[in-house]
Amino acid sequence: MVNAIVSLAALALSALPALIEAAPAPGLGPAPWGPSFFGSPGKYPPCTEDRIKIRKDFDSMAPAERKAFTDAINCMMTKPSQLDQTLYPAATNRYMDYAVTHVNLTQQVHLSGFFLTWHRYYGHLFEQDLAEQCGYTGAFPYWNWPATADNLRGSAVFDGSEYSMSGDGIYVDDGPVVLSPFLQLPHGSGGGCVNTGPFAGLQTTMAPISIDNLIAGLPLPDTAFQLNQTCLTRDLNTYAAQRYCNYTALYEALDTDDLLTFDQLINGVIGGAELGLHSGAHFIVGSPASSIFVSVQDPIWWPLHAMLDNLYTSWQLRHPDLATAVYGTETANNAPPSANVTLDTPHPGWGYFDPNHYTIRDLISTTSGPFCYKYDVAL
Ligand SMILES: [Cu+2]
Repeated sequence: MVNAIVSLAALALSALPALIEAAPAPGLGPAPWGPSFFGSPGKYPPCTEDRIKIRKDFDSMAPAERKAFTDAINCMMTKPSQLDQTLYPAATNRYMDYAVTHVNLTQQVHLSGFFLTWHRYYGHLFEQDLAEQCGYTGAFPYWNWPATADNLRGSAVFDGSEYSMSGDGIYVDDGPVVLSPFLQLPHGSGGGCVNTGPFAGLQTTMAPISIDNLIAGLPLPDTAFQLNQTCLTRDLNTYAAQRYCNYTALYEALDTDDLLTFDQLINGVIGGAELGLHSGAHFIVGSPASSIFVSVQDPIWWPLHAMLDNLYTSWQLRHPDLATAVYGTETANNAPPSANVTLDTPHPGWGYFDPNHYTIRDLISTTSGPFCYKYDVAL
């Protein structure tokens, strides 16, 4: 299928130059974790061993815990939207409020200096909300890309059972996935509606938005938040999994000793014919999960981004002298042009989910500031 769809890949291929030019901040020496380093000393209790939450590999969780997680997501979809329905008809419930909020901020929080920390806090907000709205206090799971790459449809994540994140879409042969003149992927094993597992029959509400908007820094189209209901689709793509999300790629990213290279290895390199690990993972799932604006509509988004955060966290742990490095500007593809971020740059917020404009410094460590979690296994 010619994915007019808004690809992370097209992005990866064509939108990075401004970011590449934005030099990473020099290392700040040994990570100065401690109350005085953070912007709001005393605002949060210290993250101690008895408080810390452990995020787990979805595959390693007991079936009942996996189901509790997906039950909570389905519960979130029964909670009313808090958004103005005249402005956001696509916000049909509280879950879709998250998806709408992500669309609203896409142009600031991708291909920008906010990418890693904004998404880290966004996942944290959703994790907290699952507890507050729906009583889920289990582990926040990550989807281990390389561990599942050789057997997507047999993995606990995608086997389609009631304990999975739902399976593949039904098979629809609509040709290769064309991302750009330089890059296409063979069609995956699905393409149609997801009809197995906890999200069978899920209705998405927002149509994909052209990637050109992001690259050029254009406003969202007027139709962005119109109600556009259709079934959730997936097209599981083993080619993308094995090629872009293998262990060699993972360790290359973990080993690199600068944040710019790390970003290129997760998001791709301009002019290249390769996806990075993060964009590759979105293309393992297919549309709408491969759409940079509206991907949150597929609940696999949360375990996918928990894995990205695990990768970032593990990189910080492996390179403590670089753990507070930042780079990038305040706008996607630096369009329109904007300043390089620093540790003290405030984020653009998270819509109504949190009106605070935390700085990058506030969100740079998973065991300080508002966070107190770690991953079961450091990558
Ligand atoms: Cu995003």
